[in-house]
Amino acid sequence: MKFGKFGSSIILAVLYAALARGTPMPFAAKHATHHVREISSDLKLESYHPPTSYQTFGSGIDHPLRKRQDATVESSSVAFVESQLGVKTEEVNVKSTAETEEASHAYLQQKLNGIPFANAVANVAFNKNNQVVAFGSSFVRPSKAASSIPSIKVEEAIATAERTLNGKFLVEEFPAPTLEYLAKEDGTASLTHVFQVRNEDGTTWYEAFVDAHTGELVSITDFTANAAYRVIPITSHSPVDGFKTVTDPQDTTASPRGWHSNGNSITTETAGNNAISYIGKHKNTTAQSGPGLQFIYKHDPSKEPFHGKNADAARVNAFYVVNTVHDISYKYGFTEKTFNFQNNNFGKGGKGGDRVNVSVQDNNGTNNAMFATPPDGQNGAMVMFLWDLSIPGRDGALGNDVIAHENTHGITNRMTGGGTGRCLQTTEARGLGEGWSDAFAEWTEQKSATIKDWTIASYLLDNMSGVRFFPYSTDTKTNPLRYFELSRQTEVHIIGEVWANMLHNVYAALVKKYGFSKTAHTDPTGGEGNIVFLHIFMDSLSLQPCNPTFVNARDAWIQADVNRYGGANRCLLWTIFASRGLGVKADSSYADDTTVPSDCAA
Ligand SMILES: *[C@@H]1O[C@H](CO)[C@@H](O)[C@H](O)[C@H]1NC(C)=O
Ligand SMILES: *[C@@H]1O[C@H](CO)[C@@H](O)[C@H](O)[C@H]1NC(C)=O
Ligand SMILES: *[C@@H]1O[C@H](CO)[C@@H](O)[C@H](O)[C@H]1NC(C)=O
Ligand SMILES: *[C@@H]1O[C@H](CO)[C@@H](O)[C@H](O)[C@H]1NC(C)=O
Ligand SMILES: [Ca+2]
Ligand SMILES: [Zn+2]
Repeated sequence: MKFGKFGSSIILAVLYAALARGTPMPFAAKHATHHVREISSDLKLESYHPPTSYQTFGSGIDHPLRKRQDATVESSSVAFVESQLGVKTEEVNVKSTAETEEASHAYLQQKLNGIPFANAVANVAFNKNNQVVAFGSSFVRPSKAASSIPSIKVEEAIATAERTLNGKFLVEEFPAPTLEYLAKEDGTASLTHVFQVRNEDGTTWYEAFVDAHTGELVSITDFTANAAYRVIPITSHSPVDGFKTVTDPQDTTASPRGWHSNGNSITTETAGNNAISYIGKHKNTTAQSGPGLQFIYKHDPSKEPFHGKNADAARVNAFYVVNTVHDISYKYGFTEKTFNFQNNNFGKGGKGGDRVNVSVQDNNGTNNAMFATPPDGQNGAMVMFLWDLSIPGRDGALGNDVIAHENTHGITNRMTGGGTGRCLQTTEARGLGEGWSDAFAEWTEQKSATIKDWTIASYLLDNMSGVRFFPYSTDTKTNPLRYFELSRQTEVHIIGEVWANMLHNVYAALVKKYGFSKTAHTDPTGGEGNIVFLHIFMDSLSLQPCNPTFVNARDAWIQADVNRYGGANRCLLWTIFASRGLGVKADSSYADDTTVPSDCAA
């Protein structure tokens, strides 16, 4: 088979270069031809689409049947493809045609042994002057093709796909299964049984390609669009860092049915299994801006929070951050069994019916935010106010750090003392609560092994100093806070600053020792310092007593390290805590003590 003229020679070069090397293509080189889909937590499937050549021709070029009165779009396009690619008539099949105001279009498939290819296709467009104005092709020249007679029965193929994709082939509703060739990355062509499989609630809907000779599920078409949210990414601080459209941010381990389904019903608004975000006064959620869970609302920073689409952007961002915190904390241990916030627990323990209600632009306050944590089984309530310290005013729901801080109150109040919501009530325990909330928010925003000094709420206050007295820092000149501060403070946020700064120092020390994982938000399995930090952080919450003191919380950290890491970080933890006065002899007098256990002494 001869491949002709424009562009296609380059395609072949690319194709065969990849073949010859036999090495995996670099990541970005796969964007145009591959897509990896995470079907479930333990199944990833990579689909392959042969490289496409595409040319446009301005005012048009001729095709072989242009002068023929009886030529149709179908016959003209087949003749054109034959002339361009050197294929025979029986190797081309017209799948469909379409008429638009300005052009006629034909969509073709490559055929082999009378059977069409699913992923080797072409399209030809003719202008009103009956000249070709566009031609695209992903036709292939297979090195080897499977027999056109299947050796696996279609029923068997369906059973495999239904099991693997956790859905059903609906005989009454779906088109009958077909046989199609599938061009593979290794240059061969497989024969496949092709049919649709959808799960009960319609959140997944695939076309399955099962090899008709091996019985393996070899590829899928995903009919659902990616969910997309225009938000301030979780590692960013505020609108100042910019909005981005993130696609499919949901984690399928933490949120097995995604962010818009509880497994029984699906929504197309800022409401789902983990959270609902709405404007406080009317309880209105934001609906998708386009089909397939697109939430694209442009925020205008020059306008007030109520103006135009700003309220939508705020609800979408709050929904995104709360769901992301759900998914991150889930992976580090805040699950159904440890009393998290979900409507449906999918039979995994704990009480459901308690997703987080997020009230955005709540009009019962200003310049603040709140989180109420009733016992497991009742909704968490996050309340985000507007901030009027700048012109225009700012929306609490766009301060990612403040949302993460509030959300962490839910985590710590549920995990401490077994889901009662009763165990962070003393001044010292509430102070710890404020500290964990700042520390978790900081964790989400540190981006590299250089742990930077960090402040909270700088965007909402429109002041880089943020809302606390000192930035969190390892430098005692930048942040001098020590344990003895508790002897003269009663305000819980100030007490919290002392704890959060100790944790900042622990964080920096662990990252210094073990490095930094850039995938820690989604992958908690590594040994990097930021991963170790969050594991000990979360593990310690379930270990500590009801209404813990600083001393108790420190002991729970050291115990959590024993449980998970065999005490590998015992001296590191003691050294950091002692460096800020929470040493071995620290007690309820709140006097600073810098003693470490004798085996940790330098
Ligand atoms: C504000 O407070 C009132 C009464 O305290 C309550 O009914 C209402 O739900 C609260 N939230 C909003 C957004 O008004
Ligand atoms: C919310 O709902 C109320 C009452 O249904 C309606 O008047 C208002 O325009 C809605 N507001 C937004 C921001 O969607
Ligand atoms: C949360 O919202 C639900 C309705 O979705 C309501 O029934 C419940 O009372 C709310 N809970 C809190 C604590 O705001
Ligand atoms: C920012 O906050 C700090 C600390 O409260 C204050 O000293 C400073 O004046 C503020 N800056 C501005 C520009 O308001
Ligand atoms: Ca729960
Ligand atoms: Zn707080």
